[in-house]
Amino acid sequence: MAAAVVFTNKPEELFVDKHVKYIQTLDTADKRLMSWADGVYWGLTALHLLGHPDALPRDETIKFVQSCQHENGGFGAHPSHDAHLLYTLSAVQILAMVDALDAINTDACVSYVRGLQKPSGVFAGDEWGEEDTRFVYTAIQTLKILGRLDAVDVGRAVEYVLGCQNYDGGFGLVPGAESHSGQIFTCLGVLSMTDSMDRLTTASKDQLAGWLAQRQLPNGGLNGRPEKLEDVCYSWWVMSSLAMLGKLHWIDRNKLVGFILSCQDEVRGGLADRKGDAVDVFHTVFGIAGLCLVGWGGLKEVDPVYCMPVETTKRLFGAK
Ligand code: GRG
Ligand code: ZN
Repeated sequence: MAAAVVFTNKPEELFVDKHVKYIQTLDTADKRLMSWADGVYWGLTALHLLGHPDALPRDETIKFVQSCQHENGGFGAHPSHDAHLLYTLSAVQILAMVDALDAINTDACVSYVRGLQKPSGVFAGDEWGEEDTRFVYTAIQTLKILGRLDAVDVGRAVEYVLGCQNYDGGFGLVPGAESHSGQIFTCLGVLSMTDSMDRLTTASKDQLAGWLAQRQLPNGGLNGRPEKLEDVCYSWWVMSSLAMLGKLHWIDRNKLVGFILSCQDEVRGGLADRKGDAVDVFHTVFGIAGLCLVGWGGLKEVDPVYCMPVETTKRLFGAK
């Protein structure tokens, strides 16, 4: 039986050492973090933001990523799994953070991503089909990191994203789909990476920021869309979107900080989606990244567009 999760009652502290240890213990013989490309991305990003970039072994990390590259150029979550854009982005982000982008076959990767774009500008996640704004984001970020945005039709990708904006200012998975903070992050991310934020009017940016600010509930936590429960990961999806709109201050920062800190397991480390639930590495990274956005002391700066440390994006793209 799993040990009970221990939550703090007086959460004014971020338990940095506990969170580092928690992520390290995910990479043990039985848990095998290094067999799961997006898990490694989440864990490594959290470690970088916590100021412990070397807490996972660099050589093993690079070898693991290399072993996930498929003969079609894309990456699977695991060496024997089919390639998918989600894991392709995770692989490239991991290598970007450990400064080892030359460890993979870049041309094959670029050609894999290019092959997934459809005439509408959208991307499929893999050769089997699902097409939506998550994959526009993953494709565009992958190519941007590799310096190969020229390989796809960026103009059509941007038009597709703009076609997913709703009357409430938000964005959905596909044209006409309900606004959701996760999709708002991906769509604003695409517009930011392609220098297209000016395609949104000031009025529509303000309307969207207002919708995002309304995601904060009386307990300080944020939900992903109206009438839903708060969840630590929206501290990333909502706050990164507000950061891209320059409206981080539209949220009650102290109440959000209190909510995020209350989701820590103060004994074994890690964060849960909300107090009382089991911790996991996904909510750990997005809770920590949310704290970075609101300027919690002692953490590294995070880039709201790429969800990587600013140190990494500066090395890749230069100072903003
Ligand atoms: C590099 C950070 C990064 C991401 C890669 C895949 C992707 C690009 C972004 C995903 C964005 C997204 C859709 C986030 C939302 C994830 C989430 C918590 C979904 C849950 O949705 P529901 O409907 O939950 O189950 P609610 O909270 O609405 O009840
Ligand atoms: Zn969540």
